[in-house]
Amino acid sequence: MTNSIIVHDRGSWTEIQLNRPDQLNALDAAMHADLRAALSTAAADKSCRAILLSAAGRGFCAGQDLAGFNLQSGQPVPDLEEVIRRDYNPLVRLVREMPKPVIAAVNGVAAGAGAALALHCDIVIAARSAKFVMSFAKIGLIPDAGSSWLLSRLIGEARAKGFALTGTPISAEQAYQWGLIWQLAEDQALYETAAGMAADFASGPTAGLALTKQLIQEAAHRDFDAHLEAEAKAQGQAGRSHDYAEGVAAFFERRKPTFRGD
Ligand code: T3D
Repeated sequence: MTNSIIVHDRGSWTEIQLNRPDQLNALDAAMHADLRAALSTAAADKSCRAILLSAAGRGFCAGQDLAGFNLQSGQPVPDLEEVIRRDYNPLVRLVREMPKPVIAAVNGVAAGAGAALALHCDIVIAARSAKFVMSFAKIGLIPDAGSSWLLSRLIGEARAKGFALTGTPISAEQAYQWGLIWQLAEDQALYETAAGMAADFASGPTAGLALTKQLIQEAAHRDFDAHLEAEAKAQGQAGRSHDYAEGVAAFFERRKPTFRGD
């Protein structure tokens, strides 16, 4: 592990902080490897019940580190297909398949694959001064890291095309109005708001939340009947959990439930 990310153990949840502030947290191969390791560890750690993805410095993430390939000094162009398969696809899969909520706290700019990384998180909270930019078009690339798939689902084809084809930055306020993100926070309140949500999730019914996330993600690929079946199975599973019994008991006893996450 390098110092390109910092992993903070917050007890019942984990904060993964992007930590290359001088490059606006642009992603290079080492940072990808660190992120994969941290996310895999958090996925397997039963005591970690939510993840907060945060960023050091004035920006969230400027996407691929454009300096890393040394193209300006005449180095051959790397095989980007390989880079995508090795680095970006596993990264966004880890976020989407994470069996617990992942929250992004977006400060400053989220560009290119950095925007994609934020938008794949289950809950995106952006500082009012933050902005999102599909900067791929500005350098002749296509929206990767699953962003061409995600955008039309989140904001519809017309907005997705305008956003990706023009490379026009959109403000956090616009992202919120479009339904691209869950919440806006005042700049000074961003961390506190996002950390508070991570702590709340970490005392929630984690297994049920994981199933909920999975069902919502899968809905786009299933027909209605198949999805009703999937819901029935998932509810059967949730119904056998400790946290369902505890939730119902707490309801009747008029007290706050103590969820264990299983
Ligand atoms: O290539 C592949 O492997 C395929 C995968 C591609 C995935 C992608 O993400 S492609 C998209 C790559 N990202 C970009 O194209 C964004 C490039 N950056 C920008 O457009 C701007 O920097 C921002 C809009 C993000 C922010 O603008 P601003 O004015 O706030 O900051 P700045 O002055 O441009 O940048 C500050 C510093 O960060 C600067 O370094 P310096 O001059 O202070 O030493 C700048 O060079 C550096 N920086 C910003 N973005 C990147 C970066 N360094 C490396 N890679 C970057 N992507």
